[in-house]
Amino acid sequence: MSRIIRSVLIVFLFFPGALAFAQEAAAPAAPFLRDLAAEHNLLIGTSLQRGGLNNPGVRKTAPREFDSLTIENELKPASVSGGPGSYFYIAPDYMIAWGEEHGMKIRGHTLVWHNSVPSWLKKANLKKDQVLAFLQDYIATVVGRYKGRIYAWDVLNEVLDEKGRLRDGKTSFWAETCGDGYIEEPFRWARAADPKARLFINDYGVAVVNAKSNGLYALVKKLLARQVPIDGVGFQCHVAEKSPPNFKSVAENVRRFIALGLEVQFTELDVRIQGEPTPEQLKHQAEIYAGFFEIAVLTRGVTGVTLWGAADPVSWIPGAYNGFGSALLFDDEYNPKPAYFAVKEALGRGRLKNK
Ligand code: 9MR
Repeated sequence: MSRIIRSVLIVFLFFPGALAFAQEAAAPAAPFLRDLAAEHNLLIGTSLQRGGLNNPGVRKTAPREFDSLTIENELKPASVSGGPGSYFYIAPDYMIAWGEEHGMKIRGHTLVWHNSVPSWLKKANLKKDQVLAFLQDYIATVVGRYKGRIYAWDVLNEVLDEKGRLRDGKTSFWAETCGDGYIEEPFRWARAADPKARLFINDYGVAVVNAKSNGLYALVKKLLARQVPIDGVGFQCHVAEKSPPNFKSVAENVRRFIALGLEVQFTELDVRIQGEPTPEQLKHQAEIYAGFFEIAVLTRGVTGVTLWGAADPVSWIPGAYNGFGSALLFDDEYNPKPAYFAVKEALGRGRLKNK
């Protein structure tokens, strides 16, 4: 063992306070991400799960850096609805109150999603009118409960297939039972329940100009022409470090939706890395993050960017993509990664007036 390493070990062994000091020294300093983003009128968010909030690293990092909180799972219909007239609010109530305490705006996620159909509803064998009656009541009740507290709702989540057409009955319970009948009304019901909440359609694979985002564009245009109260489009942005998007295309795509009079948010950003990350991969990841934030800062009409998780230990990625991880801005010890500093730099650049 080298003499230097030995002396460092001795210092930490006999002076545990020195370890705390070393960790403290590695912690980021003000201004934090939310301070910088606020100068652009841009919300910077994180999603969180109820379990993640038991974690001291999350409790410390999330409210320091982020001023928007997406309830990752606890407001999904399968979590909230226990049967007709039966609702589970304990987890979302707690999370929303916690976010509010820390001056975070709350994003509601989500009202209609083929992957979160209450199990009792699937089994109930209801006809179209009954399914829609449930949905109307559900939206009125849940959006109404949090009226004035949830500033934006993902009303529809992932309703398009890979080609940009509405999902069919094979992949979506809603399409199977209601045809296209569940697309417009949820926006009207949500608007009626909380007129001030911003109402979004959210999807994955739509950040660049491609067949799917063309389909989304056509759908949204049609909805607007039919006076459906839709305020924004969410691009999820789950990206692999090895295959970043073409940012010119992202910028062009964002602009065409904004030109329709809508706001755009990057709602679920993360950049997953395969294996133990190398310094090169972390650098590349940082560049990808910067790419998104540069667009967010420069484009009037981009109103928020949400990271899908506050830090690597609470990311959904390792559970969903075998061998992948390290997708977020903070590492396993909640220390900032190169991506954090790249985001900070992107946010620190060129202030835009009136944004
Ligand atoms: O991150 C979420 C994970 O914890 C859940 O198990 C999963 C299923 O509900 O949903 C994940 O979040 C998804 C989001 O709700 C919609 N877009 C894709 C996200 C990642 O799968």
